[in-house]
Amino acid sequence: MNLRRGSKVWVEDRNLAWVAAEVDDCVGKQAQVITTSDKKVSVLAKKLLLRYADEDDHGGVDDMTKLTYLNEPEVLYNLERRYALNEIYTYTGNILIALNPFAKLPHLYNIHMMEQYKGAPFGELSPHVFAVADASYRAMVNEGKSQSVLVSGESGAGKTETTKLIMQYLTYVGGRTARDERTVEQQILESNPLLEAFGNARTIRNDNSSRFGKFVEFHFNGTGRISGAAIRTYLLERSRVVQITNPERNYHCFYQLCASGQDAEKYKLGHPSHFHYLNQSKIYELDGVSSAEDYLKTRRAMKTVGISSEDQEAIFRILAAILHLGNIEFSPGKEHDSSIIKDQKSSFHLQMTAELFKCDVNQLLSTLCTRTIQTREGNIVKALDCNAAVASRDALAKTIYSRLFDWLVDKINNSVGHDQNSHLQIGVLDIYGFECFDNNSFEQFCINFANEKLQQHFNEHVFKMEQEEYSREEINWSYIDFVDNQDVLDLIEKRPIGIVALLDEACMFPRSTHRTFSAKLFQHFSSHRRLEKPKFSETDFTVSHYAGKVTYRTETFLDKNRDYVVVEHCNLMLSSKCCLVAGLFSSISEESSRSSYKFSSVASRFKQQLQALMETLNSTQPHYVRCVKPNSLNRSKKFEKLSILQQLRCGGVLEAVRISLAGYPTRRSYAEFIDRYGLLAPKIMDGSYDEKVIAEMILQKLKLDNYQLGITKVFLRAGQIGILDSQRAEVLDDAAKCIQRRHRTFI
Ligand code: AD9
Ligand code: MG
Repeated sequence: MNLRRGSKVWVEDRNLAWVAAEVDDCVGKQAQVITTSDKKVSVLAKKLLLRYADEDDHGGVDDMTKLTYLNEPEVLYNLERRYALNEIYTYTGNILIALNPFAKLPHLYNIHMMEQYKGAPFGELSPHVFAVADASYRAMVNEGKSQSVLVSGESGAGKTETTKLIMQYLTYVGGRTARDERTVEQQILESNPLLEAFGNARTIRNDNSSRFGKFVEFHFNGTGRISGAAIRTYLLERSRVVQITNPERNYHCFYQLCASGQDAEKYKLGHPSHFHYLNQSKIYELDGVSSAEDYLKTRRAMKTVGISSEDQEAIFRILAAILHLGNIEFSPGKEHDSSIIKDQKSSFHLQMTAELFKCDVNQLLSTLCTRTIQTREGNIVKALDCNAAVASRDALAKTIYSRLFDWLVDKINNSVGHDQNSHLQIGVLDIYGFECFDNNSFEQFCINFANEKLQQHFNEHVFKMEQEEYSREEINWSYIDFVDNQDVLDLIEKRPIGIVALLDEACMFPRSTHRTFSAKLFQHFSSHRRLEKPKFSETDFTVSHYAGKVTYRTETFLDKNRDYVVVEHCNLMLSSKCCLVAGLFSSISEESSRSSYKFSSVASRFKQQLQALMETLNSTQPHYVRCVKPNSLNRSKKFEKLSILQQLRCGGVLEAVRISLAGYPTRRSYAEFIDRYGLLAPKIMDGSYDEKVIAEMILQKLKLDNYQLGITKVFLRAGQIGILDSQRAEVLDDAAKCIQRRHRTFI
C-alpha cells in the first residue's frame, strides 16, 4: 500500500471496530496516524486499510461493489451511513443485506411498492427485499429454472419478517385474482400466524422468536401462477414446552388459549400463572400483543388452512391437557423408590388431563408412575421414584407437543396441496443463524452444523458468480484460492467416524456417558485442526467453525440426541377416544413394530433433512438475504459496530468480500477509469487511442501488473486502486502547488 502523509486510513480499534484516521508519518513498516478524535497511534502500516474520504458523499452507496475501497471498515461505514438515513437495505452484488429497523416502515411495504418492483430490472430501484423476490420470480419465469431465497441472520435479525415479505410478494405476483378466502396463496400466508402460534416464543433476544427452521416451497404452473406449496420444518425446540427461564416464555399458543374466555373456562384453565409449564417465568404478557386477539387470529388461520372445527377443538383440548399434565406433582410412595400423586390438587389435574386426552385415568397414572420392563421371564412392573415420574410426565408433554406441531404442518401441506406436475418452484428458507453463547449445547451444535452446510453452498455460489463475471468479460483467471469448510463438515458428519456418528454410537450403548463420548471424540481427532479440547474441561469440545470457535458442553448431548417414545406413553395415547390424539401416535406404533430397537437419532435425522434440503437448493438458482441485528436492545437507529461486523462475518458477507479480494475486487468501466485516472497520462489523452488501449497505457506507466482488461471493464487486484489514487493525489497536489506558486509570483 502506498501510504504518504495525509493518506486517509482506517485503524483497527478493540471497542469501535475501526476508526477513521490520517497518516502523519510513515517510515519503513511503521506508521504514525492521527485519529479523527485526535489520538496519535503507532501501528504497522500493513494493518491500515484505505479510507475513501469524499466530503460531499453522505449517503453511501447502495451496492458495496461500488465502494472505491472494498474493505471491511468501508463496508461497515457504508451500512452505518445508510442506516442513519433509514436505508435498511444494501446490496453486495446480488446479496441483499437487511438491517432490522426495529420500527414500523409501512411506506416500504405497501401494494404500491410491490407494483413498483414488479418487473423492474434488478438494481434499478433502491435495494429492497421485493427486488430480490421479484428477481427470483422473473428468473423462474424467463429461464424456466427453480429458484430459492435463503434468509439468514442471528436471532432477532428479522428473518421471519423478511420471509413473510417475500411470501407476500410472491403471492402478489403469482396469485390469482379470485377473492376466495381459501385460495392456495391465502392458505400459505395464513400458515404463518398458525405456525408462529405453535412454534414461536419469547426469548431474551426476540419476543417472537421462531423455535424451528422452515423451508416454504411455492409451486408454479407454466404461466407463472401459484399452483401449490409445501412447507418443511426443522428441529422444533421441544424442551421449551416443559422448561423455561425468566424472562422467556413458552409457546404463544398456551397464553392465547388461557386468554380465550369461554374455551379457557371449558377446559378449567385460568391465568397462566396457575400452570407450572408457564409460571417458571414471570413474563405472561408481551408489549403490543393481545393474547385474546391472537387467539382469534389463530382460530381464523386454522379455518383458512382447512382445519375442521372438530379438529380445532381437539387441538386446544390437547394444549389444555398439557397444561394440566404439567401441574401433576408426585410424592414418595410407601414402597422404596416409588411415587404417588401428591395431593388433591394434583389428583384434580390428573383427572382433567385424562378427561381432555380422552383416556383412562388409571392408565395415565400407571404410565406416569411405573415402567414395564421386558425380560425373558416376562414383564416386570417397576415403580418410578418422584424424579423419574416428573421426567416421565415431561417427556410425555414434549412428545405430544412436537407430534402436534408436525401434525399441523402436515395438515397445512395436505390442505394447500403439493403440485406434483409443477417443475417450477421458488423455495424460501427461514432458518436459525449461527449461534455462540456462553453455554452451548446440542441445539447449538445442530444449528451450527446447518449453518456450515449453508455456508458451503454460499461460498460455492459466490465463487461461481465471481468466475462467471470473469468469463463474461473474457479475462484470464487462474484458480482463486478460497478456504472452504469441507473439513469442518467432515469432522461433523463423516461416517463411520465423525461427531454425529460417534454420538449415535454412544447413544446405542447403555453404558456410554458424555465422558466416554468425549474421550472417543478426542481419541479419534487428536490432531484435527478444527477440533480442540478446552483447557478447563475434560468433556467439552471446541469446534473452529467458519464464523468462529464454539465450545460445546456435552452433558446433555446423549439425552437430547435420543429420540424415542416410551412404549407406555405410546400405548396410552393410542387408547385415546379422540382420533386426533390417537392419530398422533399411530405412525410410531408402526415404526416400533418394524424395528426391534427404538433408538432414533435426532442428529442423524437432522443430517438427512439437511442433505435433502441441500439437494433441493443445489437444483435451484439461489438468492441470498442476510439479515443483521443492529443492536442488542432491539431499538431503532442504534448501530453497534462490533456485533454487526461479527454478523457480517457469520453471514458470509465478509467472506464474499474476501473471495472477491482474492480475485479482481475492483472493476471500472473503461470510461469511468479514464475519467478518473486519465490525468496520470495526459500525453495519450489526445483522442487517437481506443479506451482500452489508454487504460492499458496508464496501468503500464505506473508499472502495475496482474491486472486484467475485460471486454467492457478494467479488472484490478486488491490494492492497485490505492496506488492509482495516491498517484492521482500527487499529480493533483503538484498541480495545486504549481498554481499557488504562479499565484504568488503574479502577486
Ligand atoms: V429468530 O431467529 O426467529 O429469534 P428472526 O426471525 O430473525 O429471529 P424476526 O423476523 O422475528 O427475527 O424479527 C424480530 C423483530 O424485529 C420483529 O418482531 C419486528 O418487531 C422487528 N422487525 C424485523 N424486521 C422488520 C422490518 N422489516 N420492519 C419492521 C422489523 N420491523
Ligand atoms: Mg424467526
